[in-house]
Amino acid sequence: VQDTAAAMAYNATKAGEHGAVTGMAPAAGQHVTPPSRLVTGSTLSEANTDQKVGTQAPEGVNATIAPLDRVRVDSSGQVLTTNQGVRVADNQNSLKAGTRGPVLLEDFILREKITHFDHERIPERIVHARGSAAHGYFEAYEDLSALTMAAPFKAAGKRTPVFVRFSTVQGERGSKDTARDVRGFAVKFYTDEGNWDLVGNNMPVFFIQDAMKFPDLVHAVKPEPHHQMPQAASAHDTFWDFVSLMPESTHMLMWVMSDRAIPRSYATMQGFGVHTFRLVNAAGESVLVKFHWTPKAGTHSLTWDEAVKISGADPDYHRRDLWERIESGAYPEYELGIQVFTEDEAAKFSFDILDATKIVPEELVPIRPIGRMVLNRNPDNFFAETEQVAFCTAHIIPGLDFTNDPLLAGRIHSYVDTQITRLGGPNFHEIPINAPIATVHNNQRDGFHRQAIHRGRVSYEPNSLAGGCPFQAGAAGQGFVSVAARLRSREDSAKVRAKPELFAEHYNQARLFYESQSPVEKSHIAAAFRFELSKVTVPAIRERTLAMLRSASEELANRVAVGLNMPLPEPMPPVLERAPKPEVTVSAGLSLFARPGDGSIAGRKIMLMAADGVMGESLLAVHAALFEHGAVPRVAAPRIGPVQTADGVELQADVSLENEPGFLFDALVLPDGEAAVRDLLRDGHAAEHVRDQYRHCKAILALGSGLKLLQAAGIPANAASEEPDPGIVLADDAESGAEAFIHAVAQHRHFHRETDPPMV
Ligand code: HDD
Repeated sequence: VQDTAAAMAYNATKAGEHGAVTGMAPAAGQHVTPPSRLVTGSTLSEANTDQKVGTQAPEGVNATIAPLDRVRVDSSGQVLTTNQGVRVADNQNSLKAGTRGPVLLEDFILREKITHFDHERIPERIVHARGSAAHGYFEAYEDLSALTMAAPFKAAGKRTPVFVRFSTVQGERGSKDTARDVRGFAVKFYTDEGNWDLVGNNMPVFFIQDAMKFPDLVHAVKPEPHHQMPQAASAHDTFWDFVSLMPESTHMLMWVMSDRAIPRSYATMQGFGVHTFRLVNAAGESVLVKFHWTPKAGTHSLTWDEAVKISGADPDYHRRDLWERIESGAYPEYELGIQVFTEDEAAKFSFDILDATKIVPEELVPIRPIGRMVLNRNPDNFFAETEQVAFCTAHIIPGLDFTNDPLLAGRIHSYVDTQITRLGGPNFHEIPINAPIATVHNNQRDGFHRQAIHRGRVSYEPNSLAGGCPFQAGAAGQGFVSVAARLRSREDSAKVRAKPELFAEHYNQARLFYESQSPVEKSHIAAAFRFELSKVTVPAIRERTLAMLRSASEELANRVAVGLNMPLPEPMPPVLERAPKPEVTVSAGLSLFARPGDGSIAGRKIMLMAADGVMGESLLAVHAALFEHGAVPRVAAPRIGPVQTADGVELQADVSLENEPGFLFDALVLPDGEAAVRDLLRDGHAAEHVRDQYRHCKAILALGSGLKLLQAAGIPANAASEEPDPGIVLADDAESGAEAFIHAVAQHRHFHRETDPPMV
């Protein structure tokens, strides 16, 4: 019996898994061969699914591979053990006094397993709890030593490993990805001179100017404390109550109500360092700097209707997209740009560069590209890496420094502090994902979970017993030295609880943002305000928000008021009697459409609809063309598995019309084949998918008789329409159809067909 059980076991490396009883073993044919051990230098794909997930980037591009290898565990071909390394004979049954008797206290194997399980969870992040991350590298375009001695910018072509975590802010760890929210964009550079964390967002401004207000902001936006609703949403009373009493949030509200709050993918959103930082060169000279990440794939967003639907069908939409892009080799890539200016220049701006609710318009200071970041490796383990990574604004390196931004000051404290609770003590820097690749030597000792084994009896400095080691680097030895220069103050420096005068101007840049948007984006902003405020139950809050909006834009306030069926209130009185005149009133770069990207369709998910009786050859030709352009084509039929084609071509449906709704795809191909079209016309899912694709302004290709599916869904097809829709491609010939379709997909969206409310 033993022998047969071993032979039938589900996993041959765990002989005891199904017990010694033959009947419990899975039937023949359902066995899984244990995966082979870690395969290096390759990525997981459909062709090599037996390889270890959590792949390695090509050699030489990710220096964190080797340090993390030290702690990687691969159990392929290994025997199950306790945490003490004792082999476990039976992992199914607890130790009992007879089969029906009580479980014995001495069962240390059971107790160790349950005890560990009981403590598997750690507190989630107070904000940015929901996130996804990836490894990669930063590559400098040029030697920036004239400006900064920061390690990543020391030579053209120099590569620095990075770990990047993207996140939403409001929702809990298990909440949906496509909430309307700010996205975190946190980059950890493992430089050879220590770790630098650039902890930014996908929006360049913030709600508040002073860290003193951060707990209030977060309490207001989080689910309301009495009933813990709503999850992953800002459309509720307490958020709008707070922001409508904080006019400094007007500018940020414009960004959060814009499509930037519903990105299509982490690979298609910008990132910003938000605050003004300093760059410092070896001579100790410093300039002011703002950091910008721009996605190579262009900035693209979802529509609100689409985001709402996706959150039901795939709450992991962005996490999956990031994972799949990297596994398929369509690596997300971003260019790092800097705006550099001097204190004298800053002193002349109409706004204060210490105010995190203000941008520096590109027209004032252009963005200079200085390098690129490529994300090319998924983590091996979500908890060990993505959950335990600790970003801290206090982590900077020689060549960089802070400014006196009062929001930044609070952050410098908060991030280190929060990890002490979240990660259980002051030694979180030793957790492998947080450990720098630069060596660590100091006299800090002990504390919970200490990993390092310090040798010798000296843990103080100065000392003579250890020859003075570890010794101070000093400024000449590349030690970190804070810039001695003070930011020129426009006021006196008495100790006060107050803010600079220009911090009181709240509307110039809110207006600048709105006025810089395209008509479509403006409509989306108005619709977002309408949606959010229509969820607010207290009319006075709605009214106050409208007053605030009116101070920024009469047009926007009016549109929102009409949408809410409310009269337009008086604008909020300005704090400054005479607001400073802004340098620019329109800044083209603030529109999402200003950065269309490289025009590639790599990483786009495209549904090829099919059913029995379909013309397989034309569908496969389009499939091949899309695949060649780096897109992710998926054949979707009423059921998964083989599809009987009319022309005898072999075709498999990867997904069903039920399990992957159409709105999860960037574009749609409708097939040729009378019988298939007849079948699809009888399937309500198909019509829904066609309508959603049209409503969300995506590209549609109808091959031959597939046109009937468009017509049945009530979609104005080109032939009948006076103004042809470039997002709808009708083709009898797959080859020319595919070409026009790829062009249409690359446009991302065809917003000219959008109406409010939607007609289709
Ligand atoms: Fe923060 C997390 C970004 C203001 C306090 N923040 C956190 C993360 C990002 C940001 C991306 C997630 C990092 C990760 O992936 O682990 N935060 C920002 C930006 C801000 C900002 C761009 C304004 C410019 N934050 C801010 C203030 C405070 C904090 C003013 C407190 C005074 N933030 C935190 C925190 C978090 C955090 C409580 C929660 C979890 C963590 O730090 O590690 O310390």
